[in-house]
Amino acid sequence: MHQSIDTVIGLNLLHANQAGADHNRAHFDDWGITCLNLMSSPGAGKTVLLEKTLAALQGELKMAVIEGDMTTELDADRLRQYGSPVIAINTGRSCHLDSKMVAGGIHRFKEDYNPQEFDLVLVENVGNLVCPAEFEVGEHAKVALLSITEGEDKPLKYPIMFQEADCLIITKIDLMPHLDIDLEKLAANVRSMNPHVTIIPVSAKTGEGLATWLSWVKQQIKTPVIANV
Ligand SMILES: Nc1nc2c(ncn2[C@@H]2O[C@H](COP(=O)(O)OP(=O)(O)O)[C@@H](O)[C@H]2O)c(=O)[nH]1
Ligand SMILES: [Mg+2]
Repeated sequence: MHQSIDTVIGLNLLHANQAGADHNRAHFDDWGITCLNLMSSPGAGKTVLLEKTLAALQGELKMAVIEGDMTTELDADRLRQYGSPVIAINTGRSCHLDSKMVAGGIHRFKEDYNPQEFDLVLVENVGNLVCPAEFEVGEHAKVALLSITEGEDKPLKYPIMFQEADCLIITKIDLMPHLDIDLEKLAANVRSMNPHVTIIPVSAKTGEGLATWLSWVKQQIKTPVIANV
């Protein structure tokens, strides 16, 4: 079958990115770190969820954040107050983090900290419902967020993100009384493409659903491998 030059370039790009992602994941595996990649459109609530997660789990897990933003360290600065290392990556004109950028972040992390002491790396991807889903960064699980203000049809319109997600956080459920969203329809739209996804409705404002999210996060943590016993 004939493929256009654009398709060939695109496939090569994704192939190279995948190799880099596998390399990053191998490092995380060596260090016993679990890496979660949080993705959503801008404003769905990734940074607020990370703030709640760092605050809630800091006594239990050693965490670091890789914070992707096109420009600014606004989110990174918000997260730094929780005491965990936050590695900021500005992607410039790129609408997603790729595995090479994250490899650079891992390198900086390694210079300043001993990665073997860490349990969890949380990646906040650039706000975008399309591209981040196509570019793995070395994560063990993908977390998609969708706020209820975005509408129950969005999983159908932006399918890759929702097909790929291991966990879907439906955010801002405290706003339910002000909206006409049908949560069951939203969940059915996602499950029609991804039957096994874990769906957790959350309000970072009232705290509803946060305990379920935190316990899902803890379930993802690798059991430490004890060598030479
Ligand atoms: N009402 C309400 N607002 C929220 C919730 N989560 C986030 N927000 C607000 O949504 C806006 C965007 O949140 P942010 O975490 O910066 O989104 P991000 O762009 O995905 O990182 C901020 O004004 C938050 O306060 C929530 O659960 N309920
Ligand atoms: Mg953010």
